[in-house]
Amino acid sequence: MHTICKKGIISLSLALLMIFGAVAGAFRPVSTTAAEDYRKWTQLDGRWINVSMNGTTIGRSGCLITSLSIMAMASGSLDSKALSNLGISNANQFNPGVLANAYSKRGAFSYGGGIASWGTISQIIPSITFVKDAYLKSYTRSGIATEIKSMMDQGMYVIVNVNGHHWVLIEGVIGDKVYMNDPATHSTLMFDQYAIYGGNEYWALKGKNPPAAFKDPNATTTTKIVTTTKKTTTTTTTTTTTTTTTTTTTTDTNTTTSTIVTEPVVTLEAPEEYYYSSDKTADVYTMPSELSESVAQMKNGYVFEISAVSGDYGLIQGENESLGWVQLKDVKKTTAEKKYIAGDINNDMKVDIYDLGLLSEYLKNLKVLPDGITTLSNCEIEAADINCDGKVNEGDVLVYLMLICI
Ligand SMILES: [Ca+2]
Ligand SMILES: [Ca+2]
Repeated sequence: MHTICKKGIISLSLALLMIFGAVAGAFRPVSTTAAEDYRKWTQLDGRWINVSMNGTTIGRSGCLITSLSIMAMASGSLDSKALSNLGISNANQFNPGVLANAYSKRGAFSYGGGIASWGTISQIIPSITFVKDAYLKSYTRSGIATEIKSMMDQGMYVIVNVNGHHWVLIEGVIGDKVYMNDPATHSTLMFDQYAIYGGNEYWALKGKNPPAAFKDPNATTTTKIVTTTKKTTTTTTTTTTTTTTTTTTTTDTNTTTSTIVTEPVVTLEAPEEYYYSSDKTADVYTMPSELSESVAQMKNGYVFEISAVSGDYGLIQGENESLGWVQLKDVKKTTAEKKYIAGDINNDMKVDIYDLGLLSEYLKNLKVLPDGITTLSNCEIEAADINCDGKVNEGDVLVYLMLICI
């Protein structure tokens, strides 16, 4: 962003969403009792947050290994052979740290914590069969819910990639609602927590037992709940698992406290364009939390579209999938008050070498910046199309050169 496109304040709607997020984000510690519910395991649990995974840790990159661990428990797949492979004597000793160590022992993590081979899980836990790594065919919520339910009805466990980087285990489907065990949060409704547009990658696996029949958790009580689809109302009584999650854990040797607070994801009606206004670089995270992994660096002037908001983070939308979350405090909305003249990218009423410089920088950055980040706003890109052929490319550079260098 280099122009007199007005760099105003964040739109009122976004500000209101941020305020709502702050109100909804009450702090709630999660107790760690002896009667542990494996479905609530998160990668940020202090008992295994620092377990290494070839250059990274479970806390940073262990969402898939945590999802697999919950699936192993849910499917009752830890037989004596599996326990022996895992180096433990009973299933109560199992957790994501144990599974990650078994992968590490086999050299089964690529550098950065990627799972190098789909078949490794069967080598460690023989009752688990890897069925497929595929992409959802659906692009609507009801279609996605139906597709996942169909696989679960066929005895498969489904682990879905929700935003290009983060994986969650699906626990059940009721109508259009997809319930998940999320390794990053204690939120349960996938569409409420993540901006899902369809076509997502997923893993399907079978275990010793098929997924248990799933009952609507809200059908058994009238005192639970929670978040409505409206952006303004939260009725909180007992459980706030779909609105706010805080994990506080300790280890024996030295006290480690890790806290992640997640808030509802509110999808905007249409993506809105913003630019990054600070001179300090900022990280783009896989989740709306600085405890999560950084996937890109945000620099002054970078332009992007935000498609959803969670607390004080906005989700950067790429052409095909979302890139990640950026803090909104140094983010401003782009607005154009005047119509741009073709070729006048910086809107100073002249078409000159400065506009050509902006075009060159844009084309150069197009090749190196991640999908979702660019250096020109939509109105600037429109102006850069000086030969009006609907594309911005070297053809426009040639026209600039002819105009300027004569
Ligand atoms: Ca100009
Ligand atoms: Ca053009």
